Order: sequence, then structure tokens, then C-alpha cells
Amino acid sequence: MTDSIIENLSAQDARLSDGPELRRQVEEVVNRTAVIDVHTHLFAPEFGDMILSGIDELLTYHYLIAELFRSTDIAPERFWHKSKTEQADLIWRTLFVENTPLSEAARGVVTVLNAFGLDTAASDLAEARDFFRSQNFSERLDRVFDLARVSGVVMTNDPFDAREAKVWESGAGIDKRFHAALRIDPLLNDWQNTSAKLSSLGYRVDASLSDEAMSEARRFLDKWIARMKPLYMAVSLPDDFKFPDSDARDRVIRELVLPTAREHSLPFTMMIGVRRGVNPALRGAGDGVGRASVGAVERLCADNPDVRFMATFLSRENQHELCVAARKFGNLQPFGCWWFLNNPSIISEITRERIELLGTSFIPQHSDACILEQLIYKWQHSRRVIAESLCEAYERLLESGRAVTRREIERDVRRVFSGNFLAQVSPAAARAEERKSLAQP
Ligand code: FIX
Ligand code: ZN
Repeated sequence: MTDSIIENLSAQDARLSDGPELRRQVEEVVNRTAVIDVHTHLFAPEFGDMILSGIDELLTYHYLIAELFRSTDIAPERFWHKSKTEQADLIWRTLFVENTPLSEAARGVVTVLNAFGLDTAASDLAEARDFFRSQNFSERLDRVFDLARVSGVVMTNDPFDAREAKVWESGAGIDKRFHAALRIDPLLNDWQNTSAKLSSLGYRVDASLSDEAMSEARRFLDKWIARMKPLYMAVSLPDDFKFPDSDARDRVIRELVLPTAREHSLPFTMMIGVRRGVNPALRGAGDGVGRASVGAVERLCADNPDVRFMATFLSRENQHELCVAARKFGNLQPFGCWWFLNNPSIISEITRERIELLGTSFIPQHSDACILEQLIYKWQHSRRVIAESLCEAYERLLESGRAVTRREIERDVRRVFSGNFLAQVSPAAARAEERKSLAQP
């Protein structure tokens, strides 16, 4: 073995007891380690114009639309009648020129413009529009994944969306960086209308939740699992979600979702706490948050120890309970700082309490990116906070008398950025991944 390899090995295993050097190494590892983004609304290039990208899409993201109405007196209906270009111009002028872009969603656009070397304080969008128009999309896709250090993203795939179904049914090969997630909200949250939709698609389903209806709905899921090869099944559930309950959702979970999860060895991913349409005038920007019941998830985990569950809650007030629940159930994997929680101050609080209660056995973040370039800011901003939280934990460990090595930091960051997810979605792949990384010199 050459001297440099021996030096590198010893550097990997040297115990880092100097605070500033420890911090530098943690930041370097967190910034370099690729992440699998476990929940996004992005689409692979094969889905054509379903992919959202560029400055006008970034500015008309529903987070910024909600913020616009707090800084201007335009009536929502007048806003909705504007073209996307006009909407983006108004948002840029209001939130970025006439006001300082200090909110997380506004600062995110600044981070993206800066990453591409564009003027972040421009008075208008001419330069940014020219830039994005001039770009080759495939090159931009590669560049965004590289800037965000993202190795793969999980999409949100809706088999009830006709446009999307057409792409899946064409049999097109999907870019390997994009993975599917089978989103089943209509089945769980709107059985009445969804059973009618299934019937119109030729399934012998009625709203009665009969055995035949359940078995036909299962045939529908089996078909889409075979076609999409999803990494998990997912649903967004309201803040008043209960389990058990006496509603259609309870029956669909018990008789359709859980057996499907078990037999296909697919995790069931729940995103809980949204209050849809608290302000309908804001349309997609009008959803709110409500504290939900972590107990519902505990009962699902307790009743189904052979099913793997991933869960994220939208309310800050649910986060500590979720950590405690995850301590009780090894088949529960908490993930992300979702939506209204995806802000440095709250990501910091959640990540610290997760480390304190769960060590490195959690998934710290997902981007929820809807527009391609959001990957850049959502991951650059989160990495900074995750690195800070890890530094603090390693420094406390050092104070207690245990220094860590660079190899241990790399192992820990690989685990939270991809290993924990791989263990959820494909134990075999996770073991292979673990074997590969352990074998690394
Ligand atoms: O249900 C979901 O997947 C939510 O993340 C979205 O509905 C939400 O609009 C969003 O994108 C939040 O970041
Ligand atoms: Zn989402």
C-alpha cells in the first residue's frame, strides 16, 4: 500500500478532537455526500411538460403566491386572471424589489439565481428569463442535480392523472435518477368519487366497499405497482385523521392498503396534518396546518409490525411526539421537515431533537420540490442546518469523552442521507449499499 493510501487511511481514522477541525470536516462531509430526496413533485424528463422549471415557475410557486397577498392589495381573483408572466413580474417586484426577500421561499429564489451567477437584485426578470430560455434542459437537469448533490429523487405519481397515466402506459424508459411513489390520496380521502372513477375505468367497484370492490381496487393497485415499480405508497392525510375510525378510509386502509403494502413489501408513507383549502380564494396556496394524532400512527405500527411505515407531520407541535413514537416502533421511519416546517429555525429544532432521541436512525429532510431548480436551494439551505446540528452533537460527544473519526462522520451522514431510506424501500438494496460502502478503502 502506498504511503498516500496509508496517510489517507489514518486521516480517515484519526479521532477529531479539535473543535474547528471537527466542524470543518462535518461541513465538508455533509456538503459532499449525495442525498436521495425521498419526496418531491418533480417529474422525469420523459413526462414532458409536466416538469416545471425556470424563473416564472419558481416565482409562481404557491408558497410565494401566499406571501404576495400579504404585501400587496391585489384581490386574489384579479391575480388569477393574470398570465404566469404577469404573476411572476408582480411577485418579483413586490417580494424582491419593493421588499427584502427574507422569507425562506423568497430567499430560496435568490439562492437559485446566485447559483447560476445571475443578478439577485435585478429590478426585473429580463436577464433571468433570457438565461433559462437559453439553457439546454438536459444540461440544466444535470447541473441542478450536481449543485444540489442529489443522486435521486422520488416523484409523486398519481395513477388517476390522465396525462401522467399516458406516459406510464407508453412504456417509456424513465431517467434512472427519478423513482416512483404511488400516491393514493383519492382512494383514502375520497372513496365516494374515486370508486365511481374506478368503475368508469372498467373496474367492478361501487361505493359499497364490498369484497368485490376491494378486490377490484386491489387489481387497480397491482396494475400500477407493476407499471410504476414505486418505492412506496403515499398519502397526505388531514389533521383530523384517526385510526381506528368508522369511516371508508379506515376500511380502505385495513382491507386494501395494508395487505398491498405487506404483499408487495412496500412501505406505507403518511404525510399528516394538512387542512386543505383554509382559504379557497388562494387556490393551491390556500392550505393550512393542524395538529394531528400521532396515536393513529402508533396504532397502525403496533397492529402491523410486519409493515414498514414512513411518516411526516405538518405541525411543529407533533414533532417531538413523532420522535417518541419512532422510539417505540422500529417499523416507523420519521422523515423530513415538511412544507411550513421547511425553515432553518424549525429544521434546526426538529433535527436536534431527532438526533437526541433517535441518533442517526431518521431521514432528516425531503425537499417537496415542485420546480426543478428548487432542489438547489432546498438542499443547500437544509445541509447547512443539518451540518450545524450534527456538529453540535459531535461536540457534545467530545465533551463527554468520545471523539469521532472522519470515517464515522461519513458513515453517519450516508446513513441519514440515503441508507435509512434504502433500508425502508429495499432492504436488499440497503444491504448491498452497506456492503459496498463498508468495502470502500
Ligand atoms: O401533499 C403533498 O405532497 C404536499 O407536499 C403538497 O400538497 C404541498 O402543496 C407542497 O408541495 C408542500 O410543500
Ligand atoms: Zn408534497
